[in-house]
Amino acid sequence: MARPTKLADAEVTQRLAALPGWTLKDGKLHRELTFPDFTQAFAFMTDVAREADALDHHPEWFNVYNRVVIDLATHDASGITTLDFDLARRAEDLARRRARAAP
Ligand code: H2B
Repeated sequence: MARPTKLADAEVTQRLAALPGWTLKDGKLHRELTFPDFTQAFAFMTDVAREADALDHHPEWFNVYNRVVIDLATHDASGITTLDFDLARRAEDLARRRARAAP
């Protein structure tokens, strides 16, 4: 499958506007989520893992108890591509299906 190429900065900014809660941090799409407990946080990560594998595109992420921090970039393209926005959108939809303790 052809891998997408790095998006221009202006394109990233424009697409980010449609993804509330997501920011640009260290050249990656960044999101911090808090769930009611560890079980919900890890279940969310399992949901995202399935989507990531289906896309063959994988997050950099960090979990402690009920907190999940996600950073998305495309290593093959050395930047942000449409794949990152695709995975961010799916992760956001999955997070919204689970009751979150805070935004
Ligand atoms: N995930 C991310 N985030 N960036 C990549 O460049 C990437 C990936 N490349 N998952 C994929 C796997 C690549 O290594 C395989 C060989 O397709």
